[in-house]
Amino acid sequence: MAFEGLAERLQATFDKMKGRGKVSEADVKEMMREVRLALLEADVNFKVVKKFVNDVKERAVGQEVMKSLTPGQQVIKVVNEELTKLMGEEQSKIALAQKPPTVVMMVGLQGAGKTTTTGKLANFLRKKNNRKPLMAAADIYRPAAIDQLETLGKQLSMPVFSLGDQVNPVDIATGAVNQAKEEHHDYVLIDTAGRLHVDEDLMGELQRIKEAVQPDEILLVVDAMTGQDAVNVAESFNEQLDLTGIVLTKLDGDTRGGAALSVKAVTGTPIKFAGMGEKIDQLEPFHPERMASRILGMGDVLSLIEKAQTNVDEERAKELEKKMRTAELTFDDFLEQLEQVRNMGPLDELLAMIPGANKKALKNVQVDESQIGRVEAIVRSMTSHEKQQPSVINASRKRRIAKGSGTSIQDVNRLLKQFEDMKKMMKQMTNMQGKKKGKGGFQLPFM
Ligand SMILES: Nc1nc2c(ncn2[C@@H]2O[C@H](COP(=O)(O)OP(=O)(O)OP(=O)(O)O)[C@@H](O)[C@H]2O)c(=O)[nH]1
Ligand SMILES: [Mg+2]
Repeated sequence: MAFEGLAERLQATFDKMKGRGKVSEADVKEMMREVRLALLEADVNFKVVKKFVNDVKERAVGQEVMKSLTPGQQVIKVVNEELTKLMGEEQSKIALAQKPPTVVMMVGLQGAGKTTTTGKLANFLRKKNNRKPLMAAADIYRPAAIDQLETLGKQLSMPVFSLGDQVNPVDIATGAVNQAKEEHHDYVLIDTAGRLHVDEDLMGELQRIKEAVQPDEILLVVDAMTGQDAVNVAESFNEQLDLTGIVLTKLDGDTRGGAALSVKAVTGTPIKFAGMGEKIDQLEPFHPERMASRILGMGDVLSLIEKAQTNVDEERAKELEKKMRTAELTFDDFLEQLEQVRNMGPLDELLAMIPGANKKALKNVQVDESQIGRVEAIVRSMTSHEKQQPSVINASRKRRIAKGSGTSIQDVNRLLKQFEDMKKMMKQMTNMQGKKKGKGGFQLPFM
């Protein structure tokens, strides 16, 4: 399993601290010395390690203490948070162009997993985001590269654009985008050729494709098993092509984890997906916080930390409930709720976890991410005063908000009306409930 060595070493380090009531500055130092070694051994870039250790030390010493955690757990909490931050803090999603199709270029070295990932991504986009992608075969060099993609297309019953291997990849890419426009595909995934090393010919060709199709997303596919090499490859590709995202493949193998832990910090490019196997459905959105917990592998401590945090959230929920009852709810509260829903992950997955849930009925639950995005954009285009008191939004402000969020005045009006209706409804409902114990949460509208 990936990260095994690292997980074991970190756990051993933290185990030593267990049972100690107080952790001194010297303890923290000792602990961090071991964390540092563990990270280096896992092939994490040494500059990244240095900064990481310093950041944790700085925060672990002299920070506010959560009542329910021991100082040792406190340090683990900081390590967990910093690990998450290292890998990008929040989940970074695939681009969605304002005007379809969203053009995605898949690039990377030979054997990294570009073609496989192209198929996996097409499958993901259709299944999870309800999209209609077109795959394009722009690798004309490797024998059977086109066949490989076409086979994937057949397996998925999804179209593959190909012009054979006698046509320039730039023309293939352009042709694919044109066909996608005609046939109303909302994504075009361009599978490009790989080379053994980063070389000028390859980069030149990729740059010409980029120039021709102006992709919304350039995803570098890298093999996580190659450790620091993966990071170096990412750096050169990023210099030449200005990557927008990284896909780490073969995380199912026994990688030491160095690539996953350093590539974002070194290149500034977020990891968007992780390949977890050879099968078509083994592609997962990359969640930094989940990966961090997996590396720390400390179910007990982490759930304790979570609980401590939930208590804070519960207080906040009570506050919200009170606001609802008195109809003081603002758009700031609304954004906060939206974030919480987002943090839980895709709603259909979440629902599927409920024991006994009717899996068939769940199939029809589709959460329209772009709709949520639109609502969020509108709210974010409001001034803070407007968020607190939407009634001050007049006609000219509505126009500006619509413009700022790339929506229409009708969209803005609809949201404002729904928000008011929701507030009214909340008030009625909470009044009806009377003094019954509230649930401390509320349903978002429009979903
Ligand atoms: N275990 C595992 N294998 C993977 C993963 N992703 C890809 N592979 C395997 O890696 C090998 C190479 O994958 P391809 O998709 O052909 O790689 P490519 O980057 O298109 O290679 P070229 O076209 O030659 O440049 C195949 O055997 C895949 O099955 C993954 O996440 N896990
Ligand atoms: Mg390929």
